[in-house]
Amino acid sequence: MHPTDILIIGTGSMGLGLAGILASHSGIPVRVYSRLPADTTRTIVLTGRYSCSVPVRGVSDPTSSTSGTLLIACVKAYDLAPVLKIVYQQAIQAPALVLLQNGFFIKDFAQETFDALGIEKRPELVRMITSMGMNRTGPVTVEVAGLGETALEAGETGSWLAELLVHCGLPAYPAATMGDKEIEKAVANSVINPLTAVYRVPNGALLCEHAFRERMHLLLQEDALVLQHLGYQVEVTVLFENIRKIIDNTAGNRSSMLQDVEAGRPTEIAFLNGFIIRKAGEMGIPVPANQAVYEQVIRSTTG
Ligand code: KPL
Repeated sequence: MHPTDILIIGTGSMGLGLAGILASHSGIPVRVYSRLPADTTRTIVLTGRYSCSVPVRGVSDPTSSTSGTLLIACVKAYDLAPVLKIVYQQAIQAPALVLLQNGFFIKDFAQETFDALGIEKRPELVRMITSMGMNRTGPVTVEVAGLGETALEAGETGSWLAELLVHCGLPAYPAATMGDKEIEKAVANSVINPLTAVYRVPNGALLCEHAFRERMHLLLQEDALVLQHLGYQVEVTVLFENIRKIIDNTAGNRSSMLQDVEAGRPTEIAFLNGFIIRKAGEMGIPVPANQAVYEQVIRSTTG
């Protein structure tokens, strides 16, 4: 049975942007869930690659979802555990949850969170990886700055959502092997996001300056070495080609980590470079470039 409606969890740039695109183009009812009291309708304004204003209903009670509701978690990786706790400790009926976070092995992290919380009735988890560039430019205004590709874990739900996104004008496809996609994207985020946040530049600037390119290569080489030691067959040239493509598609975008740093919010650094540093430490591999950028980002978020 295909979903009859969509409940987006999270009202950051990605949550609002995706809600706006789906509500204006999919023909399926879309609501947005946030922890704030939100039983009101907000008019989301999209600019950039999309240009429209669309009313979207906010809900503050996830139990209003039915067995036909598809949940899409658009919260940041550091908010995923609290959201899973709030949502799944209530008797919600939605059978599937789409995970749209930046980071390495997010599905494992979600399962570990369910284990730790003792939650037994779990949804089908569907990984979604996107390189769309979304900039929040006002409380309910999102600039869709880049239409990078979106991969969805193939299966009934993932393939259905991929088709729906294509119908909405987004380059999306179901992918049989999400592992490689997730690793490639997490590596790209561990290079693009902290450097754009440290230098406070849009993604496109990273390819324009020699000093930036050099730091990108150092990070990339360390990431590849750690992942190879973990048993993943990654190649620096392939990973770099993916990064170049993402930067080209989102050149004008301010990365999500840059937006977090500028807004004084926490960042996803622990799920990206923090992951590489932890695994490198366990295996005795030095990763000075990751360590340096990690510390710079942490410093910029703690003042
Ligand atoms: O995923 C992104 C992010 O900012 O988190 C990219 C694709 C790099 C777009 O900025």
